[in-house]
Amino acid sequence: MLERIEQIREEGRAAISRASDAAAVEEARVGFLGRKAELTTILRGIGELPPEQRGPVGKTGNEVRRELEGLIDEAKARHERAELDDRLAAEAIDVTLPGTPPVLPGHLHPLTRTRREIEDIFVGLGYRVMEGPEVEHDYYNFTALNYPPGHPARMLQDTFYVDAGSLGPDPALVGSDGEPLTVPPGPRDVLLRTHTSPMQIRGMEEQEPPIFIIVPGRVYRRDSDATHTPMFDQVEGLAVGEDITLADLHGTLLTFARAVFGPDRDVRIRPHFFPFTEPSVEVDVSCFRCGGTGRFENDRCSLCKGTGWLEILGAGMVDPNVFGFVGEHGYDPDRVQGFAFGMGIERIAMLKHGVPDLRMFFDNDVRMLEQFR
Ligand code: 2U9
Repeated sequence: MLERIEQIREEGRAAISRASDAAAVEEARVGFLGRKAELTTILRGIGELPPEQRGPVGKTGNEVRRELEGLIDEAKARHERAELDDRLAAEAIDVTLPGTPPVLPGHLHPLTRTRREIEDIFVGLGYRVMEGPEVEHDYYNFTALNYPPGHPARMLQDTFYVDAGSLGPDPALVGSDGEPLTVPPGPRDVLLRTHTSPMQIRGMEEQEPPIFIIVPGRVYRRDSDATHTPMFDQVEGLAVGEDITLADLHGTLLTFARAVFGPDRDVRIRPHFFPFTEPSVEVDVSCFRCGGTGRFENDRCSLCKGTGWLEILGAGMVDPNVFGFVGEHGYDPDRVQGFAFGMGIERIAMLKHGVPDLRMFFDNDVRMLEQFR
């Protein structure tokens, strides 16, 4: 019997050291120390042994039981620790990694991209970018830009006027008739700017010639259909010095058109009228779809409607009357001259990307915006 108990000790030691995980150790525990295990049966039957065997069998049996219990506890703890280490390593989460967002991150609006592209071109030509107020005085928006009293653009039908009283009292406010505003101020003399030109007057007040600036920004007009919205975005430019000519305007706009619409583009200039430039011109770029031929895939080009030209902006030589309003800042109309131009950012973006309706820029439908990722 004692021999058998020693065999059980050896078998138990071997089984425990062979066990490769906690489950196998548990299996060994059940096999060697469980209710139905041989050693348990021997110890339970001690009372039936001859008296002289009871002591040695009980002593050795309990000793083997304690040894195997100790080995099992140790092996179990070792395997459980190793398994936990493995799990921790396998399931480790690096909380510093970026998450997986359900939608792609945002991107710039197509109008912002177009504005920045235009800015980059003119900054490359040496222009400075200036920005200014969207709520303006009549003086900067109309008077200093040579709009005569009664010009249709000044009418309530075309311009959003702001109640000057809501802006607080301003002793410097002068009505478009040149008279100081009475209290309470009339509603007609503070307005949402209809172009960014007022900022160019402010720019000339700030800086003597020569001056090269562009002014991007929002402008407001009482207008609404597929090609007009009450708010839109402009970039206007101004270049003034002692010997700046219409030829410089032509070269500048040719460089601009080629940068935006492709290196093979040409520009043409047609006479026009604006109150603030004299002479004034409208500027077309040769159509980038049909290469200026007016024919595309054996048909009339749909982009330029067969003309070969796309109207992109207005421009002209700054009217000497405009310099008259900034004469005290060094703009003597007999000494300096220069050109100005203005364009709608939406129109440039529509032409470039084939957007059919101006209002799509403001709907912010992601199906449209996603195409500008
Ligand atoms: C100063 C003097 C002259 C800016 C100019 C235009 C021609 C022009 C339109 C284009 C499409 C406005 O957005 S639009 O509707 N603009 O045609 N703008 S010259 O002339 C200036 C500006 C400032 C001091």
